[in-house]
Amino acid sequence: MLSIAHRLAIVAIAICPLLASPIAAIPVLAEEGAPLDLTGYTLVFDEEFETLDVSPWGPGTRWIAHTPWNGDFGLARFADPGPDSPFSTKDGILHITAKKDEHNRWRSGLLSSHDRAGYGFSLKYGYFEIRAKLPPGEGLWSAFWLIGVDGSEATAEIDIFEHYGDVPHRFTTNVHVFHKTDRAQSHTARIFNSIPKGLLYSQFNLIGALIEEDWIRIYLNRKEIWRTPTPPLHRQERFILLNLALDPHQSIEHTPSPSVMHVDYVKVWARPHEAPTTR
Ligand SMILES: [Ca+2]
Repeated sequence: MLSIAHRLAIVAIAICPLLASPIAAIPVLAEEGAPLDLTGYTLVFDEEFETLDVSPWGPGTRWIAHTPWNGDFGLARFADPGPDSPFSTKDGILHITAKKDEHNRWRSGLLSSHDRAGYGFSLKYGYFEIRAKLPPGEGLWSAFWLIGVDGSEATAEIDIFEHYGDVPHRFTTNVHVFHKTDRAQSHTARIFNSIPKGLLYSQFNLIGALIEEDWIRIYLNRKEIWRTPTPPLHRQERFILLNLALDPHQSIEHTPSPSVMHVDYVKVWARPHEAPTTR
């Protein structure tokens, strides 16, 4: 019987020819569940969600409730904190609630650690991790992802996980470069991570990315499941986004309302001698 790591690697290689985007590199078989080692790393972003410090657009709050480039997405409106807030905290757990109103209009929530003026948290190299329990249901699209601060040449995006509710037995990891002027320089490395059906819904899981100059490594519950070479345009500071969205490529006819994404924490550890930018 194949180990999880072997099965994941086979899936990764098998899907490469099917992708529309060019693949940056052949994904590499992770060592057999190599455990995460944060020796020498420093916890530099510690969000336990005892409370939530968020405003619609900042500045002055830890999070804002939209993408800083005003590029909200999906079939649910990302709502502001306030009377109809999609965010609440209880016992140190953030709840992001997607629900539809009496007019069948959906709203949900997104958090970004950076605002439009460039204020907020970002870090170049380190380990970015979420502890979360996801809602099940066709139509849902939950995600934890990172965006490079310098978007002048290209958008450098790492989707640590995207989970599509119509495929409950996997989550997707992408390392994208979306080049602004030269499409030939745009590329994607991607893996469909097979997981036991229900794992993401029945318990809190740790999903993280260790990012260095040479490799981007993905961890599930602190075991490495995949790695891919770090594209040159990803050698820069990056900020954090997390959201519960509704996917325009799935049916939302039967999407449960409300659906709640539970997040225990978002934490970031800087590698030795690496300092974050927080302003
Ligand atoms: Ca917590």
